[in-house]
Amino acid sequence: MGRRIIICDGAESARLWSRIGADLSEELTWVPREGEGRSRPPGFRILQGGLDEGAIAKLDPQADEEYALVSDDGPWTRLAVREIRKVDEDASILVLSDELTQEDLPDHASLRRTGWKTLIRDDINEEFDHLANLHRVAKIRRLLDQREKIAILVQPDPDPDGIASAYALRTLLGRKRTTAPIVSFGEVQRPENQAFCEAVGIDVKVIAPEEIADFDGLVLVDVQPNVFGENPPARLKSVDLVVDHHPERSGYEATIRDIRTSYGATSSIVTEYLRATNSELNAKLATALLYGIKSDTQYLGRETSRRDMQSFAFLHASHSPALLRRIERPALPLPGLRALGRALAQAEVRDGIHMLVLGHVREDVIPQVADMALQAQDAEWAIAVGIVNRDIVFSVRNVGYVRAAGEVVRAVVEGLGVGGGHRSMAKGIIPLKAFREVYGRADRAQIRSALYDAFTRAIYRDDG
Ligand SMILES: [Mn+2]
Repeated sequence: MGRRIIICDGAESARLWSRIGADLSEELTWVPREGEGRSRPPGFRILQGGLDEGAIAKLDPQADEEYALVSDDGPWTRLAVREIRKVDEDASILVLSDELTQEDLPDHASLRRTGWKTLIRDDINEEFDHLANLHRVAKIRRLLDQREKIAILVQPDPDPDGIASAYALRTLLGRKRTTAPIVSFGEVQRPENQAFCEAVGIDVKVIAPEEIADFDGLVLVDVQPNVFGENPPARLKSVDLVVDHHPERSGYEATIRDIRTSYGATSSIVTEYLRATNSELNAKLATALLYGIKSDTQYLGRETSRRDMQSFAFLHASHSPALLRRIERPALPLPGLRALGRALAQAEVRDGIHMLVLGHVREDVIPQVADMALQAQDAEWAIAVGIVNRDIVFSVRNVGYVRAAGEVVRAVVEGLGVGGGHRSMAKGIIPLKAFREVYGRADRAQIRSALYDAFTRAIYRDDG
């Protein structure tokens, strides 16, 4: 790379440039203004004779050099651009000015303009954001440092966002699972979330609501007390800390409340805490939080804010791709693969619907097969169906620009079972008993034809 030639209009511009730490590859020159002749800024050489005819040629310019012009003066800048073009017709020129606009500048293909204010303002605002987070963490630590045993409570059947945030908060408090366990009133149920806990090594302890009284500190993460029903234990009406991104609820006291409803994930809030405190971020923690954001926002799609993007990018630099792969693609058991093989032998895509009926399988195989099945040519919908214990369980995926998956599943299970989901992912459960009552048998052929008809009706239903 060639030199950078920095040309400053007057001593003040030159001093500003030396403040930001002039780079060794930069050739620093300045053009004194009237009366500035004597006060040469350190490290700068003077452009002899000012910006007159042939001025740039005196700098011995070579090909591929870059120029920066530091000035708020329109005529000065236009003259400088003209002189530079004389020695290099398509030179790269950066104009640093807060006063000049693009209209004040001559037409030149590789010219960019920016201003000190724009550049520094954004950074300073960001620093204030970090400072606010640091202040928040200092308050949290002051509040909880002296407590003996702190419960970090997540919702019943917690999701990866809640679990990862709780795990990060514990790290932030400098605690271990003995003095700050992650607790829940209901176990982690979804197989993919169990796989997540196992891969990252996070233990969610199930306790009875009364046991909350055994702790002298109570922190709620990704949840607020109203989730625990009409009449939660008294201890839940007055908690130490709430960190959440769900809409703010009333009816409880919290000494510190950090609720940011514009965020797509609580993991993004906690990532800002870690960042503001310059906490060490190991690959495991970074991966857990990254996955927390990814799953709560459906890969930065739904309800994602600029903050989530920033936290995601920050975590991305420290995460472990291998661990993330293990979380997202948990190991498939061999019987599950054999069931998939049998189902694939009958694969067909009709009306954009690709349905694979697996028979008896471990539950976590079903969503993975659904993900894969959407890759079939012409498939707009993928439905993976399996029998788990006494239920027919199915996972649904679609390409995103068709009817919402959650809506379709709710129509399919109506009166038979439960189900729901989002725009492009959904899940449904129909007890075998309920299925038999309507369709007589529940063998694979019957399940396939009944569900196929039900899905076709729900997907292509004309509701005006
Ligand atoms: Mn969440």
